[in-house]
Amino acid sequence: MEHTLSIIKPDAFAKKHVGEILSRFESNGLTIVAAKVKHLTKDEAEEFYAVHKDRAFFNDLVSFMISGPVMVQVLAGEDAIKKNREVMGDTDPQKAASGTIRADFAENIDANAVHGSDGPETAKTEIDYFFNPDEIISI
Ligand code: IDP
Ligand code: MG
Repeated sequence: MEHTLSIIKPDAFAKKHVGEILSRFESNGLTIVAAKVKHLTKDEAEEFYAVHKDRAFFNDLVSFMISGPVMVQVLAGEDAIKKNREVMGDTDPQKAASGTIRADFAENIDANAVHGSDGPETAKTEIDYFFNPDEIISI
């Protein structure tokens, strides 16, 4: 059983795709073991995406992530990190395989509907960033 952090980004939240996106996780064998709706502050978005701080798109990414509420959730399942990345699709929705969340709900690489941890270490750091252990159910 593995855990991963997922965020439904401001574009998908504003377009009321939360229910459909959560349904994609569930129908692909992932279980939502923690969740909260949150409007990130600039400091929070900058800290969360600190790994990208030297990239040209960093300021646009932070501005986008604080442009409206998001839903943050912990997903659990076998191979949850990789499975979630598959269900999400490529970072660029134009390249995302059909049937993936980004192909179906994202408009462009800036507003691409979802975030998902990319490995075991980032998953742990990102989950700890948003949730206390007692907010995550055991399954
Ligand atoms: P990921 O979300 O698929 O893991 P990352 O490379 O970790 O992709 O990038 C984090 C986020 O930064 C992306 O989801 C996207 O919103 C944004 N991003 C990445 N590359 C670009 C780019 O070339 N232009 C604009 N935004 C980008
Ligand atoms: Mg990433």
